[in-house]
Amino acid sequence: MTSRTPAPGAPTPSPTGPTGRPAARGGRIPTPAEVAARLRPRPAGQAGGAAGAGAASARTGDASAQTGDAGVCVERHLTGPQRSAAMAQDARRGLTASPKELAPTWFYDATGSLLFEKITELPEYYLTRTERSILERHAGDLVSELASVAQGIDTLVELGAGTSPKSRLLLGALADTGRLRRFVPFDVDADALGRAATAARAAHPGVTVHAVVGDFRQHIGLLPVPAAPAGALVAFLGGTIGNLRPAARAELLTALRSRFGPGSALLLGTDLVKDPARLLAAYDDSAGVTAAFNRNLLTVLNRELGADFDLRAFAHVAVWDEANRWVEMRLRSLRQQTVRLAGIDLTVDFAEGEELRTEISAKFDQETVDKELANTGWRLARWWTDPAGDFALSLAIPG
Ligand code: AVJ
Repeated sequence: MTSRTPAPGAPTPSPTGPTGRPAARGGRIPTPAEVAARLRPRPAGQAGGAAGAGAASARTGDASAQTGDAGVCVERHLTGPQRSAAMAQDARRGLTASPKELAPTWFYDATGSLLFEKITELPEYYLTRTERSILERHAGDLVSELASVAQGIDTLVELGAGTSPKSRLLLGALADTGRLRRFVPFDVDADALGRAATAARAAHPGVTVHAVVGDFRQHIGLLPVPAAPAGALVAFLGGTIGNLRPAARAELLTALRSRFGPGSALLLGTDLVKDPARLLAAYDDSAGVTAAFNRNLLTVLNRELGADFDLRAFAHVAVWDEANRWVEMRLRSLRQQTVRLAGIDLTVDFAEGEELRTEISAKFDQETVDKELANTGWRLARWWTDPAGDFALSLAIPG
C-alpha cells in the first residue's frame, strides 16, 4: 500500500483486510457529522444560497409545482413521507436479502451531500475535477455539436444536479447559444437542489428554474419536456449512472429516450476503467471522508427509520470487482450484532465480518458506453476524454 498522510485528527489506517484495503481504522471513529463539521465550511455565498427562494419552497412544497416571484419553482415527487416510504421499502428488501444491501440514494441527506462535496475535493477523488476539465475544454465543441445535431435546445435537464459547479459550466455554454429558457435540476436532496436552483437563477436571470425533487430510478417520466420542436439537453454527469446495475442503466436510458425524443440530446459522464489501485484509492481516501460518507447512511437510517445502528461497529470497505468492472462500497460488521429498525418493525442480525453493500460504481470504456446507448435508442455522437483517459463525456442523440 502506498503511504498515506491522515488529515489532522483523522483515524490512522489499521491492518489491511482481504480486499487489500484497510478493514477497520484504529481509534475512535468520528461520526459523519463530525467529519463534515471539521472540514472547512462552504464559502459564504453558497451557504447564503440555502436560505434563498428555492430552498425555502423545497422545504415546504408538496408534489405540485409552485412558482415563486423569483422564477424558481420546486416540484417534489419525494416529499418527506414519500421519501421515508421509499427508504423503508429499500431497507426492508435490502436488509433481508443475502448479501445485504442498501441503495446509495439514501446517502444524500444534508450531511451526506456535504460529505460528497468534500469527497470531490479530495486528492484521490479525480472524477469530479477531471470531468470539469473536460467540460471546460470542450464546452465550445459541445455547443457547436449541438448546433448541428439538435438546434432547438432551450432546456437543460440535469439529473443528480446536487450543488456542483458543473451546472454553472453547462448553463454558461448553453446560454451562449442564446436559446436557453429553462433549467430543470433534478435531485433526491431537496436542500442541495434549492441551492442549485437559487445559484442558477442568480447567474441567469432570464432562465426559468424548474427544480424537481425525485429519484432517477422512478421519476424520469414526470420530468417536464419542452414543446416540439424545441428539445432538452439532458445531462447525467459525475459518473452517477455507474451506481446502477446494467439492467437498471438500460431501464433509465430507455425511460430518458422515451421522455426526450428527437430534438433532444443526452450528455453522459462516465468514469473509465483504469488501474484498480487508483480506483480503490478514490473510494477509500486517506482522510477518511469516504468512510464517513459511507457510515452516514447508517445515521440516515437511525434518524429516519428509528434504527439503532452503532456506527463504531461497522468498517468502511472498498472493493474492485474485476468481473463486473465496478467498485463496491460496503460496511463490514466488526462483531456479531443485532440491529433493530423500530420504525419499520424489522430486526436484522449481522455476523462478525458480514458485509452490507452500500454502493456500486461501475467503470466503462467507449465500447461499453456505445453499446449501452445503442441498445436503448441513443446514438453516440461525440466522445470526449481528458488526455490521460480517466473519465469520459458522451454526447448522444436519439438513434
Ligand atoms: C456521486 C455516484 C458519482 O460513485 O463516485 C463517491 C459517489 N461514492 N465516493 C461515485 C461516491 C463514494 C459518486 N457518485
